[in-house]
Amino acid sequence: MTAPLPTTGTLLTVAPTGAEHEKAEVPNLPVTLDELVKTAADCQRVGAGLIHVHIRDDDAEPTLDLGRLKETVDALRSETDLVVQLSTGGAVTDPEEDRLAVLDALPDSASCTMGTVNFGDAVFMNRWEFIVELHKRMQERQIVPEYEIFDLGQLSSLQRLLDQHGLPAGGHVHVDLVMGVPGGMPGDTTTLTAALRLLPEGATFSATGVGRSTLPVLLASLSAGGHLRVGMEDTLSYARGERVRDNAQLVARAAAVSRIAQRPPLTPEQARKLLGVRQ
Ligand code: KMH
Ligand code: ZN
Repeated sequence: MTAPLPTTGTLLTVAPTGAEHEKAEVPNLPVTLDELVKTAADCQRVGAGLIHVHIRDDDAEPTLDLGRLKETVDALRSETDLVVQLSTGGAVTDPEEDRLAVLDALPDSASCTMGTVNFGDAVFMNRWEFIVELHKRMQERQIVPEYEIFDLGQLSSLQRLLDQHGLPAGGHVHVDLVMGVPGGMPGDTTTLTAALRLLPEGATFSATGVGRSTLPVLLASLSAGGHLRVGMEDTLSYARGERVRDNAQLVARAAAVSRIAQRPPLTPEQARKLLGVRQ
């Protein structure tokens, strides 16, 4: 496999909430629909093209409630132009049926994690049959997957999935390298380079570094022609000793570095084109 050539622009994904941080400990984490929509609009204004969404219930706990997911997709579509991507990863405790049902909210895109991985002290379960079912249901619903890769072997699984079950909706393969999760691949340049050798032919990739690997992964991905994911799902620290103010602060920094690299942020419309999402 050859590494993809640098593209002209950078897809900036914001992952604003996640399922792991507690609102009580992180008061600026967007958890209500209003907070999420405001975050999305702010992030679009400073360069985001896609939003990776986890939602919370009235107690700010992670939920996959289908009604809430539909309402969230509708609100994000009416208030922003962002590509709306729902997480099918959810929280590590979420059952497979609920994770599959996320697709019935008919987002533009959805995540699809390519294997089981230790996730801190927990296990993030992604059985092969479950992955295949996610892939097929996304093909049926014309939802564009983003293949989430937590460890290098998961790229071999992705190749196997494509060989056995065909290309995703939209015909383009986009991968997100989630690096630096305790239990997954480390977030450094050497590992990112190794991952590129395993990408399916013609695939594009973004990368995110969890915690202190945020900046090394951002710089490595940009220099390798990759796209970027940033957000409070992945890091709560802006710099040494400085907490993140809000998600837009992280997107604005990623946009500034992208511009310096002559790879300015893609608009949401350009992001749709790149990913093969319906216009
Ligand atoms: N919350 C993690 C267990 C995804 O969104 O698809 C899984 C996750 C991946 O965040
Ligand atoms: Zn996620």
